[in-house]
Amino acid sequence: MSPQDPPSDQTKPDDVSDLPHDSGPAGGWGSLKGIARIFGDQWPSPTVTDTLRRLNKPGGTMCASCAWPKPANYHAFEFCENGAKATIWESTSARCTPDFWDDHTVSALRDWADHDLESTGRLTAPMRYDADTDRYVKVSWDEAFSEIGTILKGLPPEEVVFYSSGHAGLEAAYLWALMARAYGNNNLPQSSNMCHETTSVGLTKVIGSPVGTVIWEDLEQTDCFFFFGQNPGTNSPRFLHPLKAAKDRGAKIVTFNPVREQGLISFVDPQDLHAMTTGEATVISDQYHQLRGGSDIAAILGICKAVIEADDAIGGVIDWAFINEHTQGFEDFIDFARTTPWQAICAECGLPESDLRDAARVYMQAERVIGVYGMGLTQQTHGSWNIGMLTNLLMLRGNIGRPGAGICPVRGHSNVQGQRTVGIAEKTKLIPMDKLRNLFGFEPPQQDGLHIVDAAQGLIDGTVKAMVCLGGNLMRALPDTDRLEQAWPRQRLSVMISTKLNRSHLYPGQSAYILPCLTRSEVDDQESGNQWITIEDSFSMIHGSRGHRKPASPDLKSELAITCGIARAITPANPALTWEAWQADYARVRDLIEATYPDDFKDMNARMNQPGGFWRGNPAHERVWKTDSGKAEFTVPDKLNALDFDDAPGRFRLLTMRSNDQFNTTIYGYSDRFRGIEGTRDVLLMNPEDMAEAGLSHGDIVSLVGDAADGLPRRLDGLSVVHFDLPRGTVGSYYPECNVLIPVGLHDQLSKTPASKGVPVRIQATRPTA
Ligand SMILES: Nc1nc2c(c(=O)[nH]1)N[C@H]1C(S)=C(S)[C@@H](COP(=O)(O)OP(=O)(O)OC[C@H]3O[C@@H](n4cnc5c(=O)[nH]c(N)nc54)[C@H](O)[C@@H]3O)O[C@H]1N2
Ligand SMILES: Nc1nc2c(c(=O)[nH]1)N[C@H]1C(S)=C(S)[C@@H](COP(=O)(O)OP(=O)(O)OC[C@H]3O[C@@H](n4cnc5c(=O)[nH]c(N)nc54)[C@H](O)[C@@H]3O)O[C@H]1N2
Ligand SMILES: [Mo]
Repeated sequence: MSPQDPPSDQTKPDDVSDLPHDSGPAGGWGSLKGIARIFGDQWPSPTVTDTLRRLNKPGGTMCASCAWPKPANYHAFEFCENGAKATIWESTSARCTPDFWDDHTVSALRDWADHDLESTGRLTAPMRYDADTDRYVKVSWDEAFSEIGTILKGLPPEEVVFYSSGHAGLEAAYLWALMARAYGNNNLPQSSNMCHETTSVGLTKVIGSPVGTVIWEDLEQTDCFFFFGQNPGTNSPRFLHPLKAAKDRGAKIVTFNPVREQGLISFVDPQDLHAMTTGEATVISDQYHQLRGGSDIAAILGICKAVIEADDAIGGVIDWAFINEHTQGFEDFIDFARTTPWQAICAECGLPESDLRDAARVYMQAERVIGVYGMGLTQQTHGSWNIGMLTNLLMLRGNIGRPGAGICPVRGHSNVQGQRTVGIAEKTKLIPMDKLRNLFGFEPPQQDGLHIVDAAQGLIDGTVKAMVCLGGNLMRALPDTDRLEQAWPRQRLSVMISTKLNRSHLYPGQSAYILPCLTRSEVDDQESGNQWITIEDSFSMIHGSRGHRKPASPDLKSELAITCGIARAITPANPALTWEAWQADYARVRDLIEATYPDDFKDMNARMNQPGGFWRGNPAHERVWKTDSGKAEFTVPDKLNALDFDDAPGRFRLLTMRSNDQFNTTIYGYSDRFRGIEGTRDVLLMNPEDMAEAGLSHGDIVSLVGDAADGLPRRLDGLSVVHFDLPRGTVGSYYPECNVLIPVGLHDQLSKTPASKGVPVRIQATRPTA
């Protein structure tokens, strides 16, 4: 192998010859094998088992993977397959040291796969890009901070963006936002801009809450879950435990998803010796409705219509007391439901009327219903209407703001919700500016900042000159990859605070820095000792977290320390901005958080290690609606799907998927065992009748071509066609590879969340397999 070669052959995946779909349950021995494989690949430090033992328990480390809540009554092992993978991945014994660059240029590394880049191991020292040699070279922290400071102070603040991926704790996030405002902008986009921004904006519009209303006790009391476009088996596997408990006590689960996701079909609890020995699986969904991609508005409307018809016929079905006291806009909605014909509803969602009536029956029989949703609803051009429709359904029977009922968006990154709570927001109306003024004695900027989609457009237009990124991998996570790859290096400065090498490092700005940080499971030693940080989970519970492992390199800094280092270099001298003192003791930052948000964070330092976390509260949970009208609002959408395009011959609805072997742009491996796809990610999942109609056979190699209204060329080559159980007209392929097909302007109309689950594409046959 020459030094320029990627380290593995996994960039050249096996041809897909036959892909038997693994019909085994989620969890079970498969999940243990999945963990063991990553363990074998990464040779993690032996202390990783100790980290895993403490994961998600008071006094331990909160998992850096998803944001699923951590129950007060935890299991012996309170982690899942994918949490274990994430922990092992960051505890790897591999290191990407400054010597790595002796053998590799930045341009050559662009041929490497995402998996291979991160497999080089943990970054160990701060690095600066050297254009003459096309390599990164080691730089001291002091030099890095001072050079970054000089460049940023020379730029107009409105041309600089401070992005945050949802990893860093509340303390670092609070200071990150404070730094941007003291520097002079509100350009604080976050990963949620690509994710649950639809919730932050759309749910706030209808019930006045940017976050879900459900808490752990509700899961224990509910008698029915409705799942729309969320995949717990892969993305929040610890959710399967309360789902199993709900099934054991007789609760019902109804799922709407174009893809039959194994975690929503059956589950074997790996912690249950009896189930593991006998292989006895719990059936999860009582009904599984494979609707067409993007058609949830129609499906939910059908259920609502059946409920309304039942109320018309027998009465007592709709909760009129709730509707009259708490809501507005019901007249228009009931009119819309009555006048939309069944035929139009069924044609759009591809489900028969009887399926929607079956779902309505379960809904009406249940006393307490929880509506769960994820990216299937949020990442659509009319994602906010999707959320409005799900809220409509729940409100029909008063299923918001009472025990065992509510709406449950399942969040992504472990602290993505919390970072927003403590000030990472581009919208000024979300920030208590008066508090900042009083606490720190400066005038915070009044102008709204850039959303990540605006920042991407600004990079393309040349109006954004510097991206400073607290985690993440925007070059892969954002839409329109090709355009971004052209635009990103034109910046004056790019700064990435990272743990591992990723593609965003390979498109350096004119000046570029990689600043390596500690991970959450590592000791964070500051003047006052090993520091606690805090995070907020999907149920708005706040948890303390502390690392116990030796850092991957003595040259790493914490995210908070790096934030303070940059802040000192770019913010005006101000006796109230005591960056050194905050870095010395994070408890002081928690005091600031409490002072800024007293209602949410009362006694934060004292309460943060409470088992199960402490609850920040949520007015909508108590039926207090912080909406414009002061009521919960019904939504009447303009159309029956959430897409911005119509059906046309040869046009498909592409949904971009996560495999069971990735965390966003971090690709652990090439095994998506629940979907039976092994050894490759370059696949196009397709309905067999669609394949026949297009003259395609299983294993043919095709290209996907973008078919968006802007008419710009977009294509992705080299995909193997896989016959798959999908509704007709809907195709699936993996994120982030597919981002090249998504226009930066294709996003939810209210929140600008990219419509990654509703992309118009055409298929071009390249060559049949031999
Ligand atoms: N292991 C692992 N865990 C993760 C992540 C990861 O990448 N890997 N990512 C984290 C992050 S940041 C996030 S935001 C969450 C994401 O977690 P999820 O919200 O579960 O996101 P996805 O898997 O992208 O999509 C969810 C489901 O939507 C379905 N879907 C697609 N289109 C439609 C549609 O039109 N209608 C309906 N009803 N369903 C549809 C898909 O088939 C899929 O099952 O997970 C977090 N947890
Ligand atoms: N087509 C399509 N596009 C999507 C999506 C989709 O479903 N389809 N999903 C969207 C969603 S939901 C999201 S949230 C975004 C994700 O977008 P991002 O949050 O920007 O991306 P990640 O892949 O989570 O970031 C991975 C990088 O984070 C760094 N990292 C890992 N751990 C840490 C840490 O502890 N600290 C720091 N500072 N850095 C760390 C590593 O260097 C790693 O390479 O992508 C979005 N893009
Ligand atoms: Mo996300």
